[in-house]
Amino acid sequence: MKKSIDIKKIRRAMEKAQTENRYEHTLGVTYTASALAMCYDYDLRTAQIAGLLHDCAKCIDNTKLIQICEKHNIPINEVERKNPSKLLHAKAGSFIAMESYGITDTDIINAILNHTTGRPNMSLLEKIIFVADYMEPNRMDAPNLSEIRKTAFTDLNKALLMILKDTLTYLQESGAENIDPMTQKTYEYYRAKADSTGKEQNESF
Ligand code: DGI
Ligand code: FE
Ligand code: FE
Repeated sequence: MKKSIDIKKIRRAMEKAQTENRYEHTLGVTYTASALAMCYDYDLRTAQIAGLLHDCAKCIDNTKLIQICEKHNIPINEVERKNPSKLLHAKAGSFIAMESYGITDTDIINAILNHTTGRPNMSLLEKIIFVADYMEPNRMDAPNLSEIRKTAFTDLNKALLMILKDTLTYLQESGAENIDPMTQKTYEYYRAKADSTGKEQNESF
């Protein structure tokens, strides 16, 4: 029999593993992911589990994050090595979700793995977690938040593109050498997709 995941147990584990503010963010992402899952007909339990676990490695220090990745043969690129807390918590987190929380659903594992940089051709759950992470109610300092929050419920790909654009602008201002190639690739993929969808619509007239 498939062992079912106990959501309350994971929530309590995150409360212990995270600082108070990070746990508040985790709950915000979980509720926002649930709302997006309702809007786009995605399984609510799966969205909640991914939301709860997406930052399960965020409160682990830089040295330990690198150690975890090296010990388990998780490749680390140059930018990740310089920004472990920003970037490696996603990779280490997907591993911890499997090892410590018994997650076997590859959609959840990928949603945790790709929640910071995104990736081209994301699944619906990956998009839900990526967008929920950026717009949950405790986030207050990003530009265009109210427009992104509204757009997320009408056009998820558009919200994704807005987030990637603002994130890249912010990263360019704080030093382009810290941009992970995957963040750039994800932006280009969704930019091209938006351009080609626009063309198709024009061609039908
Ligand atoms: O872990 P959270 O703070 O909840 O959110 P997150 O995992 O999306 O991480 C957000 C931070 O990561 C935010 O400050 C932007 C940053 N980030 C996103 N893409 C890149 C990046 N940081 C670097 N250095 N390089 C990237 O490509
Ligand atoms: Fe994160
Ligand atoms: Fe987060």
